Amino acid sequence: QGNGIWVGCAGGLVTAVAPVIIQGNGIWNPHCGVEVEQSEYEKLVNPLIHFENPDEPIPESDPNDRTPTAGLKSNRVMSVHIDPKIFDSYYNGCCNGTFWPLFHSMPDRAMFCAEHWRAYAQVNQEFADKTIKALQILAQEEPADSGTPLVWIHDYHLMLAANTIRNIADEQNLKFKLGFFLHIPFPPWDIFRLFPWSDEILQGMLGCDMVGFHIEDYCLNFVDCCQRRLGCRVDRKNLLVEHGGRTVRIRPLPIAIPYERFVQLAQAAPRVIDTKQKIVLGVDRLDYTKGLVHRLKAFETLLEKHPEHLEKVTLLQIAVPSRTDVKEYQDLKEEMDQLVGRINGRFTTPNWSPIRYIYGCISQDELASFYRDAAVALVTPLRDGMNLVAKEFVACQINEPPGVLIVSPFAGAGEQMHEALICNPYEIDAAAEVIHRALTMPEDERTLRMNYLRKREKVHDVNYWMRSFLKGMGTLITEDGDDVLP
Ligand code: ADQ
Repeated sequence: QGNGIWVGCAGGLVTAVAPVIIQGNGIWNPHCGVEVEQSEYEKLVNPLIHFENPDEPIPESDPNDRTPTAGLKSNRVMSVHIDPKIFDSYYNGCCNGTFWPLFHSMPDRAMFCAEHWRAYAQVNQEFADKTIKALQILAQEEPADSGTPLVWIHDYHLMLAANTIRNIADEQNLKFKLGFFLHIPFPPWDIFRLFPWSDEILQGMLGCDMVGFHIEDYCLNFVDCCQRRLGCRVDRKNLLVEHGGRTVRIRPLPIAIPYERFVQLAQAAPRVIDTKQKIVLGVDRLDYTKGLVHRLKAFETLLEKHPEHLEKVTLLQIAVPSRTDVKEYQDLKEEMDQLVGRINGRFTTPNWSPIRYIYGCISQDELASFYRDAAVALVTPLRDGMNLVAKEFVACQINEPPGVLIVSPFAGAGEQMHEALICNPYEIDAAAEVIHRALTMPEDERTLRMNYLRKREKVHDVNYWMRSFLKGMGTLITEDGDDVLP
């Protein structure tokens, strides 16, 4: 498979990506900072992050450590050290204060600040410099016939790095292939152009050989922006963009989950919830894009309009603390606390409360058990690149008869998982009716829908996604040794 340099990490992604780097003897250039104390998944990269203590040595791998990155030899990890103030402007400012809301088509929440943008450019430069160092190391230590190193950059934190890497690596005659994957939506031209330095973002991403997005709509938005902002020649049918004398391939590559791992977790997980009551489940980072307030209101409307569900149905909402330094997120937490209190105050009886609200992290076993035993999963973001929770729920639905998935059309998952019930989260009354329909759906319909959903995720799992990306880059070697092109 050749060598790789992997830049950045995004939530559950690390679980899937890290083993491949280990197998391929690649170099991991982890993204710094980011909520490591909050999310279980992000804890997995914690030992690799050395941004506040540059002098601390990278720990040796622990043989008892079973996390996916545990096998990474410390000399295969390069850390990027960034001044905490710059990091704050970069991460809380530009990444989460600007790109996150803007790319989720919520421009009113986005701030545009030149200082944050400078910090963003600086951090991207640091990553690019380290990647060049990694390419130099690989060039020295690998025999010439071991294939072209692949640099795979992840997510909106590093949209400028590719162009810089290409320019320096070309000057130094280093061999490389450069790919990028965006984990969040790419917005339409009319939203994207609100960002004052949007052309630089496009130029940065066009430094790659291939750019991947979850679904075709995001690809087309990107192609559109390249044409309208930069005047590039584009081929919308074949998703190609000409830039700087090169042709950049744009590809829809819907991310997926380690399906079999979730099935096994569901088989082994103890029963946690009392199944005498029907559980409607929500699992999300506490983020304004996830539509949590709308969801609670839809559930309240359900109880109001369909009192037959009183004392029989409970909404179990797990909200993982996220970006707790940012005011918008603190405000959302406050709003959720009040809303849960109000709805529970309104409907609770001596034996039952309508909403169980967990603000915190839970173990994977517990998560799998919730996914398995829930009657309905509510995946209703206002906007979401893909949404892995929808896929994890489906994988864990091993009970007969199964439950029902409800998904928003504004998540990438809504584009793919056609057999789910589709629900517009903005339409509160209609959303309440969709929940009612899910709770009263006949067994045979549930089984039919879930069988289709599970089959798709089983075949198109995270390994399939990885292979598709590597094939697209022309770096996946088949058994007879040829490079496979898309
Ligand atoms: P996120 O916005 O973080 O990801 P999502 O795709 O739902 O959203 O992934 C969340 C992950 O966190 C899931 O794998 C879930 O199991 C995990 N998780 C949730 N609660 C947890 C808990 N309490 N403890 C441990 N783990 C928990 C971004 C984009 C998405 C895109 C992904 C991947 O916003 O649209 O699907 O990247 O590309």
